[in-house]
Amino acid sequence: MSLSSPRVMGILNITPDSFTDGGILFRDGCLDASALCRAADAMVTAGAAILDIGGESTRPGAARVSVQEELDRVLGALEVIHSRFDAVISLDTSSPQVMTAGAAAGAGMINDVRALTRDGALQAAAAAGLPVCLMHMQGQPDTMQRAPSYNDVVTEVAGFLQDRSRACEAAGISPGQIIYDPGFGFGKTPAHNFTLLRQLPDIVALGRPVLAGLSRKSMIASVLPRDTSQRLPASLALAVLALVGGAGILRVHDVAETVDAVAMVAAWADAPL
Ligand code: 7PM
Repeated sequence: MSLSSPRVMGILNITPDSFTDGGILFRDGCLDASALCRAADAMVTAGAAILDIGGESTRPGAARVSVQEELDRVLGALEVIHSRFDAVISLDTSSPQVMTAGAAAGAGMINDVRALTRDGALQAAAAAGLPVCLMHMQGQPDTMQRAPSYNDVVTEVAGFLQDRSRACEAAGISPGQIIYDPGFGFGKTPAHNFTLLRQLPDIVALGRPVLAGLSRKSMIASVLPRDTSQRLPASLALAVLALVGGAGILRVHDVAETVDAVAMVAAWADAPL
C-alpha cells in the first residue's frame, strides 16, 4: 500500500453499541456477515484502501469487553473480509491476544488507540510484523473528556508519539512500519483539537505517515449544532484541512464523499504554478 497519495480508511464497527451505526453489523452476540459484506463492498467500491474493524468501543463510558468477547466479534469479521476483499484490513485493538490472532486471520495493520501501551502489546505487534498506528490519548476512554489539560498540546502530543515510536523500535518494529495519529477527540477540548489540526504539519514533520480521524467528531458540534448524522459537510471540511496539513490517511465513515475530497485536494496540490 503506497502512501504517496493520501488513502482513505473506512470505519466498520463490529460493536453492538457503535455510536454511528447502532451496531448493525453485530447484534445479539452475532455477526451479521452479509451486512458486513455489503458495508465493506460499498466502502471498497467507493475507493477505501483500508478497512478499520474494531470489536472494542472506545466511546467514552463504553463497557469494557473481555478479550474473548473482542476475539469473537473481530475474528469472524476479519475472515469474512479477508476472504472477499483485497483492501488492507486495519485491526482496531489494544489487546495483544487480539493482535496475534488477528494477524494470523489476515489483518494488514494494527490501529491501537492506546499506542501499544498494554502489557505485551509491543511484543505482539512486533511479532505480527504489521504496520502500527500509534494514537495519542490523554487519560482513559471513560474519563478522558472530563478535564483535558495541556501546557502545549502540539509539543506534548508530538513528544508522546516520538516516545512510543522509540519503544516500538526497541521492540523490533521498523520505523517504516510506524504511523502517527494525534488522536482527535481523545482527551482534548475543541480548542486542543483545532490547534492540533492547524499545527498538523508539525506532527507530519516528525517523519512518519500521519492518520487523521476527524469524521463526525464532536469538535464539529462545538462550532455547529449538528448531531452525528448531520456532520458530513463539516467532516469533509476537516478532512480537506488535514490533507492540506499533510495527513496521509483519513479515517472516515463516509468513504465515497471523502474520496472525492481527496481527489480535489490532489488536483490542487498538483496544479502548475
Ligand atoms: C465515541 C468516541 C465513538 C470516539 C467513537 C469514537 C480514532 C480511532 C476512533 C482516531 C484512530 C470515532 C471514535 N477514533 N482510531 N478510533 N484515530 N487511529 O469517532 O481518531 O470513530 S473511535
